[in-house]
Amino acid sequence: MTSLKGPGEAQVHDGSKLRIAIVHARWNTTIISALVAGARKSLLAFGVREENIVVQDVPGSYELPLAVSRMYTASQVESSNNTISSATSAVTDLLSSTSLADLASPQQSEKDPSNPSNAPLIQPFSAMIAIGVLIKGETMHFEYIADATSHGLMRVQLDLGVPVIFGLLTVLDEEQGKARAGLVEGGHCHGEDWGRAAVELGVKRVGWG
Ligand code: DLZ
Repeated sequence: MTSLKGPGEAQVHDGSKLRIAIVHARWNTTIISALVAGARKSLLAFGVREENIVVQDVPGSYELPLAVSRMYTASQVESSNNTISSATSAVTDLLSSTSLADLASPQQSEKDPSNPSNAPLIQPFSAMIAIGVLIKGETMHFEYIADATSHGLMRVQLDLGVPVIFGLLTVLDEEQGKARAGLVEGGHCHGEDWGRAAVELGVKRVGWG
């Protein structure tokens, strides 16, 4: 039976001209790794080039809004200077690039005639994905961090006009987190949906000016 949940069927968008950032927290690393891998898998499947995916990490979810905001601004400066800076080239990754290469779609390995060297696109990020996992504990920390982070991320996307995909899982226990990262039987990796959403928004945004 088809589930009512989820983003529904959408047109397939071509991500080959996009530059996307994934900014993730390190708290609850096992779940985070699976979500980041899912997002990357989706980006690659929709044609985003490996070289145009920038991954950066921060300690916890609370740090995500500032990191997303500053990284976007850095990417705008890079675009105007036509140079990649350390702000976005420091790829701190939970995953090895060898295994990621296996996830690339066949289209990925073909050379783009307009970019024969497959050099990274030095343009401001087309979209950004903020990923964090908040697991409810015994104190009020969860509520405060969830509230501040959600509002912070919304503020960044409205203030800067860059799509910020909301990859913040707020779960009651580890099992719920694992299920939403596709780590248990019958679970589904939400990271894949976030990658797809980033490509859709990155493409549509161009038309929105
Ligand atoms: C402090 C804290 C707690 C209790 N729980 C989480 C969590 O479940 N997920 C997460 O991403 N971060 C957590 N943090 C860390 C905060 O987000 C932040 O990194 C610290 O308070 C330092 O600002």
